[in-house]
Amino acid sequence: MADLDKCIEQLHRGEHLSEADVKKICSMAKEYFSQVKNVICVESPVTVCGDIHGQFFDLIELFKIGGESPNTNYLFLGDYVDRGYHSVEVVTLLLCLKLRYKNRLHMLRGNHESRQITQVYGFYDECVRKYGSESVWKMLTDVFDYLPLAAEIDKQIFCVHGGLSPSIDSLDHIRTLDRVQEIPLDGPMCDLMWSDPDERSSWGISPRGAGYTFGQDVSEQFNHNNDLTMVARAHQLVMEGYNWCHDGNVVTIFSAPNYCYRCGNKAAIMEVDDLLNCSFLQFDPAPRSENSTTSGGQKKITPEYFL
Ligand SMILES: [Mn+2]
Repeated sequence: MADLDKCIEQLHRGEHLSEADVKKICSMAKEYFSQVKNVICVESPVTVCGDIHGQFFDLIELFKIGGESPNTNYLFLGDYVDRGYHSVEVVTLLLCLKLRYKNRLHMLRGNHESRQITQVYGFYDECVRKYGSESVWKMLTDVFDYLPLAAEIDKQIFCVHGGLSPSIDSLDHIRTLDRVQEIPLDGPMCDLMWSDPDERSSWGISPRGAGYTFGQDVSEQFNHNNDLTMVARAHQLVMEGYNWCHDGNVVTIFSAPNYCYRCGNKAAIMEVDDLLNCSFLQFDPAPRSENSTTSGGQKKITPEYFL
């Protein structure tokens, strides 16, 4: 057993864990998540967080804004790794907090929690650079296979990383999927982690090359059929950190401020109280973040889509 409190302290000092500690944590995480269902039940009050993408000091800032774990309950919607410089620290801190405070912090899988994507967008390289071999990347991506796909808050708010799927009508269908595997290139499990809401109605081809776009008619139908009030998802950069669409049927939450240290966006987290009222806390890059030292003078860009 790894000493989780010691690991959490070490990470808060900004030091990554030893390979031996990562190994112990991954073994505990696999054992824990293998007992968890595809769609986890989360109770309000809870604070919902979107993409983090390796921005470790901004994650520390998030806990300052939203309340330290375990004093505040958290649900993270995935995309812990890639793009930022501290994916290892982000994902190991969240796993340690998850294992230490099992009912207080929840983690879903994002499309970046994948062997294929992390070899392209930075997490693989970071692991090799920090540990001298790919073993830590292998252990952590093995854990990713076990992360749950979705959550429901008080059976009323459906939470997922990307969005809906044309092959999924109900939460019960999601519960039957065989999820413990690399994210497939297509099909229902892929769509949950890759799809995006769109202004056009019905299903559309996604410009990302995976998943679909879905219109307001689709989200209204899905929420109605499953007795849900709304879908909460992440996956897309939104400049204010959160964005309502589909007439309140879908909300996007994005929790990496100044994404990629150059996008100029605010981050946000969504507080859901025990009456399921939703309110948003926005925040800017942390003082310690690479953001504050490297963003000065750089041109800010606002891409429509980021992976
Ligand atoms: Mn994503």
